[in-house]
Amino acid sequence: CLVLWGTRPTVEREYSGFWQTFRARQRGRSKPKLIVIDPRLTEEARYADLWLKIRPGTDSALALAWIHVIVEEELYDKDFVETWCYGFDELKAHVEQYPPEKASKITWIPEDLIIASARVYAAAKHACIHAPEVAVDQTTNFSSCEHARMILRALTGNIDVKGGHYCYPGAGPVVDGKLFLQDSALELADNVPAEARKKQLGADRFKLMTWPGWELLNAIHEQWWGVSYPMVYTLIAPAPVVIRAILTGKPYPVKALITWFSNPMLWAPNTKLVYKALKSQNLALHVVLEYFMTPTACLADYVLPAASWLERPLCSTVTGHRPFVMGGARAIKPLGERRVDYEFWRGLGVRLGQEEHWPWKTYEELIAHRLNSVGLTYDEFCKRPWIVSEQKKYRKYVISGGFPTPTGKVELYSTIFEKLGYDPLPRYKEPPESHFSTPDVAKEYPLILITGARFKPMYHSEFRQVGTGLREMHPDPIAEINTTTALRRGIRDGDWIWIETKRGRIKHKARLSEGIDRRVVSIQHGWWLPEENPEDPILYGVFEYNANVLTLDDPEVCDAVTGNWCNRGLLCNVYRVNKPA
Ligand SMILES: Nc1nc2c(c(=O)[nH]1)N[C@H]1C(S)=C(S)[C@@H](COP(=O)(O)OP(=O)(O)OC[C@H]3O[C@@H](n4cnc5c(=O)[nH]c(N)nc54)[C@H](O)[C@@H]3O)O[C@H]1N2
Ligand SMILES: Nc1nc2c(c(=O)[nH]1)N[C@H]1C(S)=C(S)[C@@H](COP(=O)(O)OP(=O)(O)OC[C@H]3O[C@@H](n4cnc5c(=O)[nH]c(N)nc54)[C@H](O)[C@@H]3O)O[C@H]1N2
Ligand SMILES: [Mo]
Repeated sequence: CLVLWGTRPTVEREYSGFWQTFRARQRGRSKPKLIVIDPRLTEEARYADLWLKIRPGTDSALALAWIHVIVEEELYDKDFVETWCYGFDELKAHVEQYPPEKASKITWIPEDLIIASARVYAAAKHACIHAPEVAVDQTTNFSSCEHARMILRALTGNIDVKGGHYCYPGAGPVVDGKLFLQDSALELADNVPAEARKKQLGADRFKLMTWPGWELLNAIHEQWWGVSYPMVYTLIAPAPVVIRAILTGKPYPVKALITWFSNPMLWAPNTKLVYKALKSQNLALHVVLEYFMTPTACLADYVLPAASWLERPLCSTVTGHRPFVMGGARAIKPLGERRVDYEFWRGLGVRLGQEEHWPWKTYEELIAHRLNSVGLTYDEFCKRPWIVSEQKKYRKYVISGGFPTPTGKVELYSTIFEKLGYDPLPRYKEPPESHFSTPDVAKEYPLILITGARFKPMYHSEFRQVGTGLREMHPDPIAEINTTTALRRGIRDGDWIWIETKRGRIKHKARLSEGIDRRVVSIQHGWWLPEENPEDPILYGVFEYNANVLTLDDPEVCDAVTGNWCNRGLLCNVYRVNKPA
């Protein structure tokens, strides 16, 4: 059984072999079932055995109801739960509050379908919930939802087994028996002094993806794998907190900002506030490293042109959780004044007195140093640039006698959450803006908005300036809206419409669809028009088309554990840009 939980592998991972593989399996002996959980009738949903048309932002209620069914009907893997899981009794008592009947009212999914889908998932010999991170993580229910899905995987014994949830060894890639020096080893996390850690914005409040959480995870990780826990993906000062710190000077003034590989005027929530912060006198220095001029770069004090992926070598272990090293040589030397990003960071480090930590003058030298750890030379690596270090091994926990957690078990009841002062079990919270939580807002804004469903050929805010082959395939931002909802408002297919929330309004072109609920509107993110006027405050139309003008980022309503804000499940209304004749 494959569950696609708010994700589209054919769009999101450019996984063109998805259908081929899946259909071949369905013709074979295993005949996997496909369950799709998505408010939109996507290509995947059309093909699914079961499509759960969920109300945006309510996924944790569904996950908790699945747990309820699986526990109550005793569909769980008793051996695995007994031997390898922690906190089953607490979970069992806890999920009594989440019967499918209640979840049905919250999620709009019929009760029978909740029960049937839970049974299909639990009954499968191999079952996989594929849910990369995003659809559901951009709501206030993020941490609960992730936690509940991990519980589902554990209850059904689908952890570290074939066709389930594979656990990559955390030590990183091993090449010819030697440990490759992974990205996290270069981060020197241990060198960050305690007083600097204390200053991380948001760390007092959103503790998992900041230093307090990192320290707990790192202690286990080091003990278990002998290397530190990667910071890159786990140490994030939440944007809403950083933006407010710039504006208010609290808890301390933020005077400088380096924007690297990022276009916050497009990606960050609540664009109007981001704009104020980037323009604020409090921010004495803003440096942007970029390929192109973007709305963010237009607001910078300095824009440093970055060498592109064709102009620099690459060597990465990515998250450090996968057993591969990827990379290769550059195709050409940087053109014009462009510089490899590494040179910027090294230059800055050296000027700040960190020279001893940057012995490699060029990026090639650094790569050669890393390759040296496994006895490879740079030339050898460039000939064989994708090093996959090991075959998959399943049920590693049997050999090692447990899991890298404080209890050595899969923590249904999370002692890490508990230690950080959070709920150790997942819960459902009503989205902060909804017909139930803010009925007054719903009167004026009766529709539910989701932003940012991925589409080809764009990658976030990128490629809008690349005409041939890209922009010409997808010239305008598209809003998907139910046919009836649209026609009632005099909106026809192809009309420009305003999408408005309490925070502002932007324009998209309407695409009428029967595949989306009458109460839901889906818009794209990342839209600005490089052909428009770059001058402030037009900034390539960033306030006219960009979904994040509409999103909600009040720290009070962000996910309590991670600080994630709301890009999904907001209240909106839509109307034609030109009034109907
Ligand atoms: N082409 C392309 N590919 C990309 C990217 C890109 O910009 N363009 N970005 C990359 C990045 S950084 C990421 S993080 C990934 C993200 O990739 P995904 O995690 O797949 O995220 P989305 O495409 O935003 O959303 C997938 C589906 O979730 C549905 N959805 C929206 N709201 C909800 C909800 O509340 N509940 C549920 N269950 N479903 C909902 C949408 O209708 C959509 O069909 O994609 C990566 N791949
Ligand atoms: N409303 C809404 N907002 C969202 C999302 C959503 O679904 N809805 N998704 C969120 C998600 S999951 C993500 S990951 C973010 C992504 O948001 P961003 O991280 O801002 O992603 P990009 O738009 O791809 O911007 C990357 C920028 O870096 C530049 N760049 C590319 N390569 C290099 C390089 O090698 N060096 C340097 N110096 N620059 C480079 C590109 O030109 C581009 O301008 O957006 C988030 N924002
Ligand atoms: Mo992302």
